[in-house]
Amino acid sequence: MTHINRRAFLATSALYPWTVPAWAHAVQNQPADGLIERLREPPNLEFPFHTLSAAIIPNDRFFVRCHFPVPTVAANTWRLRILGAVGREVELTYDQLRAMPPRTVTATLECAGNSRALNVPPLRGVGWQQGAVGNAEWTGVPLSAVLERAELTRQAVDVVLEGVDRGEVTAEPRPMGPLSYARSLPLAKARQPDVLLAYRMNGADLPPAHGFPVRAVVPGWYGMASVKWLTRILVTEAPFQGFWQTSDYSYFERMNGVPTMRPVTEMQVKSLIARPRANEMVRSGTEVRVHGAAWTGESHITRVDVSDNGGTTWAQARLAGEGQRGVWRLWDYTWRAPANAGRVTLMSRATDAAGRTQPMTRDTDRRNYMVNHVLPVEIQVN
Ligand SMILES: Nc1nc2c(c(=O)[nH]1)N[C@H]1C(S)=C(S)[C@@H](COP(=O)(O)O)O[C@H]1N2
Ligand SMILES: [Mo]
Repeated sequence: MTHINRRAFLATSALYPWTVPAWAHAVQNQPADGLIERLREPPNLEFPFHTLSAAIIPNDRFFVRCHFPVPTVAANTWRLRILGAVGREVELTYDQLRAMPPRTVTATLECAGNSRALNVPPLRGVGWQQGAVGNAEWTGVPLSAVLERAELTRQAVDVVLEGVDRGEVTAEPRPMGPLSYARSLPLAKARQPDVLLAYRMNGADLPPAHGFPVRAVVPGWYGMASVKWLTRILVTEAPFQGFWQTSDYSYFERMNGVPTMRPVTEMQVKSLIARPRANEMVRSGTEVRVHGAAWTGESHITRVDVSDNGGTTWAQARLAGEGQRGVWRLWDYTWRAPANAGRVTLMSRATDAAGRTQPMTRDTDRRNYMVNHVLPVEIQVN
């Protein structure tokens, strides 16, 4: 079995060097519909993307990405402090935050490392395949409303969001001893009205693994910006250079050819095929529903195309619902399987309203993040 797959892979890999070997999709240690365990402790759990059936992912099936053990935080002792370049320091209790005017936002979170295990060769880090992505309805208070209370000074530049969770890291360069998870937003992004301090997820209180009692939700940006178990907001007068946006979650951008390190921020346009899944068998000559989801950063999806011939020709898929910034769109396409048996490689390619289209190849300046190139899915026609 493995031998046959390996040969099939070698045959196609000459044509498409990024083709994913079918055995790389093999899913270990999981019940059919549960979350896929990529790491037990701290919990790093992947949504089984082939089960995608609706735009909202329920809380118990939403992927979990944790750098440190999930902290236990009691709502009645939890405090949120806003300090730094502020006119007055603010401290809020859970009840005070929940008494502020609420706002509900639908937002897609994708981990910046999603699909890294599907790159050829796999990129280093937690071995996410398709499912370190999800979409939920979040309720909370706009971050801007809380910042307003603190009366930011004119020198304010960055808003650092810090979680309760702490631990030691191994990647160099790193500070000695424990540090807490923290990420910053530039002031303009922090003030967007849909950036939330959320306390509800899909109509329920935030589950512990997703940041109870309060987390940030930053639509349009990769998941690492949506800090969970939020407890401090530090306003700085210079761009923040913390571990999680320099050593970790950073990439190289070329400035006239000179690589410059930048924090990972906006999600890149991307689509994934939920079904058929890799190695799935379909009947020759029949109609097959090819479907999945597509998302992007500070824009919305306007088009998804499907190819069954390695990207030589493309056919337009149907998009569900309306295009909305920061929210994924489900898509589907009715494909006619060839009359003859054999291996077929399916691909999907998304385009957004800003005119950005998924690239066909991997940009290696992105280190092990922002994996949005077209990811082929090899299936079996019988
Ligand atoms: N405090 C804290 N916030 C965090 C993290 C973390 O480890 N600690 N992980 C981040 C990363 S990398 C991602 S992708 C998202 C995942 O959110 P989820 O676990 O609710 O899916 O949370 C982000 N917020
Ligand atoms: Mo992430």
